[in-house]
Formats: sequence, C-alpha cells, structure tokens
Amino acid sequence: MAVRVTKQVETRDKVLELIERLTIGQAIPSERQLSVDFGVSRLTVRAALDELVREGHLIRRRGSGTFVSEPKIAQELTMTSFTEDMRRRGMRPTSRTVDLRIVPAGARLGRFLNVSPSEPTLVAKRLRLADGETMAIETLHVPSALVPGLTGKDLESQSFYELLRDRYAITIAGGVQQIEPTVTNEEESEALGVPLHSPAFLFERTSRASDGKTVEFVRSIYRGDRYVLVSELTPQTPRTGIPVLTVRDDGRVH
Ligand code: 16G
Repeated sequence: MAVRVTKQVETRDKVLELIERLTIGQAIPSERQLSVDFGVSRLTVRAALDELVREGHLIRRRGSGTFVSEPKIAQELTMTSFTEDMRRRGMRPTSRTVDLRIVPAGARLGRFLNVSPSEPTLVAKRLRLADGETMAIETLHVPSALVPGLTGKDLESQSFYELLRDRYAITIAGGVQQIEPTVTNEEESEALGVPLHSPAFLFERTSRASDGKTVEFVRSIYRGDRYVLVSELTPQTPRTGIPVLTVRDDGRVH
C-alpha cells in the first residue's frame, strides 16, 4: 500500500510537470500511454489523475479524454471588489442580478448590519462571471437607507463598491471575513454550472465605511475548482499582533 501511495505521489508530480508544458485545453496522453511512459500500473495512473481532476488541474470529458484545465485564480485575502480583482487579472467581469428585494432585516441580519430588526434592507443575489464563465454567486445585504434607488440593473452594469463610492459617497474602509469550505447545493450547482455537491468556498464578509457604519453583509459561494486562497504571512509580534483566526468553544470562527 505504502509503495503504491508513493508511486501515486510521484506519478501525480510527473503529470503536473507534464501539464506545465501543455496549454490550457490540450489533451494529456491516455492512461495506457502514461503507465508505459512512467513505468507504473494503470491503477496508479488512474488514482493520480483522479486526484488532479479533483484538485481542478485536469478535466475529464467522457468519451474524448482528459484535458488541462484553466489555472485557478489565486484569491488574496484582501478588501477587493470582484470587478476590480478580475480587471487586474485582465479578465472581463460581468454580473447577473437573479433576485433583488427589500425586506426587514430581522434579528440575525440586523445584528450583522448593526440596524434594528425592522430596518428595510436590500437583498440582492448576483452571479459573478469572468470572461463569461460563472465564478461565484453572491448575496448582498445592505441597509436600504444607505443606497436609495439602487436597482438590479445598476448592480449588473457597475461594481457595487464603485457605486457606493461614486453615487453614495461611501468608501469601504475595512471589514471582517469568514471563510469555510462547503459543497454546492442544488440551486448553487445549477447557477454555477457545476455538479451537485462540488467543493466551494463560503465567504461571509461584513464591511464598514470610513465613518464606522456597517455597509454590507455578503454571503458568497466561490467555486472551489476555480479558486485557491492565498495570504501573505507576516510575523505576529506579541504586542501589536492582531488575531487573524480564533476558534470559539462552539467551533465558530471569529
Ligand atoms: C467581492 C466580495 C464581496 C463584495 C464584492 C463587491 C469576496 C469574497 N466578496 O466579491 O463582499 O460585495 O466583491 O464587488 O471577495 P463589486 O464591486 O464588483 O460589485
């Protein structure tokens, strides 16, 4: 068993090297060919390829073979907007508003947004796309009073953060973000165009403006096969260090 696992790891690394020399969308050699080239059993090749498919390096198309997939987007854990982030990478961001309504905040959301439970709150669900491909589905919650007249169309044609700044004179100054691994439910799978229970990242972000007011609470489902999270690590000095991740007794991260 141990021998097979080592061989599988070696095979995986060799296929990864091979992928680096190929272009996106190009087919890799057949399992039979790879097993001859690497001198390992087909079972080992299959297991290594399965892993690379799961990790999003390869994509299998039934009947036609296994292909190199698009590299994942390295998402930095900073206060970026989707639009700005995609533009920076040379990709074309678009959004589709699938639902927009104004509802009373209720107790839970009221707590997140720092408003009373009866406060009218705009809830907008948007699909976020890059170069026409669905990357994420986001549900934005904002106290309506902060964004009078904001429509679903506005959120399709412009970045929310740009609208906040240019139309409502609100600048996002900071926030708190929680990230959890998850799998897509039926609705999310359909919207994102991925199989049911695909790996995904659940982000929950609460952002505040420069005057300290809470501006948004956003629940985002980002495709796990398209994203990898990256963060810069800096040493934490005992006195000035800000806790980045703390786990409470009940398992919730704050
Ligand atoms: C990002 C943020 C989201 C924010 C949105 C604004 C994450 C996980 N979420 O998607 O909280 O509302 O950007 O994007 O990064 P926009 O300015 O393009 O509308």
